[in-house]
Amino acid sequence: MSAGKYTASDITVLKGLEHVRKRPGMYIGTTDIKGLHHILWEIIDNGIDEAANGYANQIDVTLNEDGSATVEDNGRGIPVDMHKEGVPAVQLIFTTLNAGGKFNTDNYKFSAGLHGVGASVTNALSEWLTVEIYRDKKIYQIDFYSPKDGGEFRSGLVKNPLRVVGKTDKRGTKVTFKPDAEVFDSVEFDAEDITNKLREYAFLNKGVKITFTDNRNRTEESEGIRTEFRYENGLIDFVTYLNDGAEGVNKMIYFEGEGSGVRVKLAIQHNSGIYEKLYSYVNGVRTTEGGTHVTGFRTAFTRCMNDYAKSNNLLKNKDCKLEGDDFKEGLTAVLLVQMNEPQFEGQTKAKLGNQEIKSIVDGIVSEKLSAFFSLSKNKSTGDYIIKKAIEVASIREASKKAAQIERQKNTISGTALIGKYASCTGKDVTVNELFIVEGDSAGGSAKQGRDRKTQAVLPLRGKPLNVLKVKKEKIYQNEEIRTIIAALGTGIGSNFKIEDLKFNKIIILSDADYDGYHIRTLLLSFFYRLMPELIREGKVFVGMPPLYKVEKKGKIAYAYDDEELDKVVEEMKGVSGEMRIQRYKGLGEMNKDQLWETTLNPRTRVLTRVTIADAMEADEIIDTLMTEGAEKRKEYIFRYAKFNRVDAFAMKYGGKD
Ligand code: TSJ
Repeated sequence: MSAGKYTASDITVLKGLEHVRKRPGMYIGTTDIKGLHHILWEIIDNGIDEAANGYANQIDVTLNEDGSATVEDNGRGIPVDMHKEGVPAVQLIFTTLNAGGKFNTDNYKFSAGLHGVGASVTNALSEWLTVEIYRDKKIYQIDFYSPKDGGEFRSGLVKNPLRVVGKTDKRGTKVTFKPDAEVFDSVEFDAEDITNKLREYAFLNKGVKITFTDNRNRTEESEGIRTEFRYENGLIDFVTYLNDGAEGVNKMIYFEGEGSGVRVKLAIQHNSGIYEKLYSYVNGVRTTEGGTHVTGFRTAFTRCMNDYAKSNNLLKNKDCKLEGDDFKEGLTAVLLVQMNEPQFEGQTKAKLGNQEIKSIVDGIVSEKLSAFFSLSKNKSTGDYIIKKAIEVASIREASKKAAQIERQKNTISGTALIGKYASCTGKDVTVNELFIVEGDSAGGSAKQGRDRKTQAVLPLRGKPLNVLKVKKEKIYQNEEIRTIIAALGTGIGSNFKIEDLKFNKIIILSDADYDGYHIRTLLLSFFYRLMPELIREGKVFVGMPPLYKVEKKGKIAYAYDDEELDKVVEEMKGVSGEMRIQRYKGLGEMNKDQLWETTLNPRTRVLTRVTIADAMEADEIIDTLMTEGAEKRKEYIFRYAKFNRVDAFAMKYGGKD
């Protein structure tokens, strides 16, 4: 066989399709929507392969009205020659497991080969499947089906053998199949999922036009929905897309390199945000768990940037070293590695395991990066990255110091930590709670009234720092913020570790007035900016102290808003005696028992869990408040806050405030 030339004899017959029907999970994982999409990607990947090898530049995916899907490329067309057993190669591709030149590394140098079980699995799990091949001015066709007779599994059989059905000037391969409703939980493809993945494929295969047409709801009046992806700049366009809307976007770094049979493509661009977006791929397979190629990249990047910083005198402290994690914040990058015989590991097989790849990728990235940064025109790009990393490093250092202080204080007294923080005695983090309380007096009552074993109290003096207003490294110098971070135990930013959280719930207790609302909003903005995971994991709550106490003949009830007050008053009408209504102006007015009863006791209190949407809104409000004048500020806060107006109470119940 001549190198790279594919012949029918390359295909080895391995196993029948009956087993695929019987145990679909073994081949496609699940029979839910993921499995359904899996059999579509098996087909699409073949077209992508043809394009990746430079033989096709267009792939069209169509969802048809009858529930079938069509994939067509404009490549060479699957070979129609005979295999040595007298069966056409194309027939074997669709009827035998793992048949296909794809597994022969001579033909497919860098096969996408991702879903990897082959087109035959799609055939086995379809009601019918038809292949059209446009080659040598002819249209060839072969049809398969899975007849159901009795309880027998008969799948992917040839219905009509390969034959010429017409003439054409086109070149390419077109496969149409109808997923079998008896196999899948649902045979409804998800257009959004497919769109997203096709976009990703278009980014990874620059210049290839990928179209998606959803004809399922096509009527006589309205066309199907058509989407087209084609990116002339590949990974650069990908990173630009990922950074869309990000602030403070740095210059794009892009390079390709090859060595030891491995090809590397890398696009990097930092932004001023705190998140890392690193998408890594091996032969077109997304490696969500990273692996040796990602480690190689990080090692090289960290070393190159440290070298750069040193030779440009950007580090104040000569011995200071920037760590890998310091470069993560605001990093957006796509890393693509092409290699032979990748080994995927881990639970989801989404981690590259080949050990040799680490140093190969490291070598290629190092060489290209140092070349990039040795050019004077790229100096501002490097400076940007270093400046940002130094910022992160200083927070990391400060965080370390604070943790040290906390440990020291802990060992000295065992009780008092920083300032007025009162820790709880129990060590069970799954039940412990932290109350962040507005004001020293409420803080005092809370400390006395709490359950010492499980409830810690952190009183706040005055307003917490507005984290939107100050530079990141300044945030950490703020005593109040440091105390919160130290109490939580998690660290912040890229050092944040939710596993280190010392509490199951963080409960904000503030008064139901202007200042209380402002304090709560500032705290939420702080959590949103620096520890969003805390909110996403549902750990942050807002406590709801009651607004009213209603008392009659020793009977006491609390009301949390005006509506409830009306209800409570109504209920108390049956009790004789004089009714007394007290309106709490703040948490500080309650004694320790009342505070326990109404706000601390898990059996009787009312808590609201803070959602990421709440926190985002808080952050927006703080942002708005900063840019508006004082009058406007008050107005804005009142519009959003749902506090009780003193007047409403006074008018109704004649109370004096
Ligand atoms: F269209 C499609 F995406 F649905 C699809 C395309 C589905 C499947 C199962 C395969 C293909 C496909 C296969 N497109 N192009 C090819 N190319 C070959 O199989 C091919 C063609 C020529 C030669 C050669 O050496 O001449 C070798 C191969 C592997």
